[in-house]
Amino acid sequence: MARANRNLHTRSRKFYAEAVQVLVGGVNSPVRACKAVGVDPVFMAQGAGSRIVDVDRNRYIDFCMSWGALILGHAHPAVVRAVKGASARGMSFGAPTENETVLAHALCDAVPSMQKVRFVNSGTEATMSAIRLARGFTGRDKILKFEGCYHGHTDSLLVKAGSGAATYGVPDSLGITAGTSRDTIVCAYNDIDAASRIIREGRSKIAAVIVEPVAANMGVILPEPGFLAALRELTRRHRVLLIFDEVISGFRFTYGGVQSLFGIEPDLTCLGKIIGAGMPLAAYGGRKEIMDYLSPLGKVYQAGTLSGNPVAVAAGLAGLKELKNRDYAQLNSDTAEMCQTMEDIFRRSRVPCTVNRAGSMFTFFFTNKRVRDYATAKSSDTKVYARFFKEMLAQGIYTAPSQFEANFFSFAHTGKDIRETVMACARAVRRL
Ligand code: KE4
Repeated sequence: MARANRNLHTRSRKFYAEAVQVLVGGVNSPVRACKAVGVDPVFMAQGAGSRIVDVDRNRYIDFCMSWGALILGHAHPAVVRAVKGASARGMSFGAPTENETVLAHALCDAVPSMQKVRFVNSGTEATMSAIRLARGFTGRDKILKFEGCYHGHTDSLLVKAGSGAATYGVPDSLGITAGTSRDTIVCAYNDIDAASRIIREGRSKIAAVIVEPVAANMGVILPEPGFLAALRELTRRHRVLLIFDEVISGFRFTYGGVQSLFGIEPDLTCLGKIIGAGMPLAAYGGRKEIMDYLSPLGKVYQAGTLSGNPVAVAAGLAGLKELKNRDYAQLNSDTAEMCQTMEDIFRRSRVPCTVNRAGSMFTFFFTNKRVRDYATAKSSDTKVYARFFKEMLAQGIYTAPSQFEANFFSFAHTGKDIRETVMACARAVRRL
């Protein structure tokens, strides 16, 4: 692999200078601005498998993978074929198409807690709609979320949010009304005592608890044993809906929701990223008795011009078909092997670093602490994180440009990628 030249980002810089004139911050999503790691964004030109090439023809092994959407790798041939074929038959009809039913069945078969589904265009739409549905179904207003979890940029969930909101120090965004914030209760991830007290005391007012079953938006943080089961028990007992935001975890750990690995059935599930195979497609679903509250059957309104778009649905179907027979155990063990080797490098170099890994996603926290919630995630030295990011980038390894994000391995990453990444890590650590 041609190493990324430390200085050769000439065209990226030119494109960025032009972009900032007309796109706020030069980007269409804040975390892409790479401000947290102190570099100007690298403009990408193309990708294939585990590799991407920037506009200066620098090549990288990619671990951002479109923020987790590309578990099959960039430009998977079956997905590209499906998109080409579908788009040639018409981009959008604003009318139902058969494949929406086919994909809905595939999701419900893979995620049994979902008896019915509604397609939307982004994870934000999925969680926003699930919250509205929960409020309509229960007649209650409040929701409980966990600090550092990110569920998209809908008002009621941009309270102590993770991902880009945490990255740029706006976990509580401007523009959210006091009334909205009042209806959002927050407690620490993995703090079941606090969650239990809040749910018990507020049960008559709380519509739903929404949680990332495996957190990825404060960096990767695993649920502690019993946390999710206790949440399920508490919400069931107090007739509060439990929403699993599986926009990242859906089809990441296994073919289906990570919920099946925990043996937990939430009332509603939100999906995105992987189910669209890189196209704008997300979904939410759950038991019929809840989903049928949605218009046109019920009185909870939600709509979308391009919802269930035939081109995006074709990509999703092709992606799920490819995933159905893939060896997730191998994917997860390959990731574990790479992360373990890098942890050993950090330990030998005496750089304080905790690598949190869940399945095929992982985060480097530059701290000696066990990272179990947002408070401990923030104990990471983000300046060292930024230096590590830059050193890896200079060697052709593209990692998440923010401490409060995850890195993603994919079925396209190879043993050669692992070896090159580990060697780059050893060199980078020496330069920290
Ligand atoms: P989108 O609206 O960005 O498609 O999905 C929102 C969302 C919902 N739930 C979870 C668990 C998510 O991780 C996300 C979005 N993820 C971030 C990356 N961690 C999107 C990247 C970005 O904002 O550019």
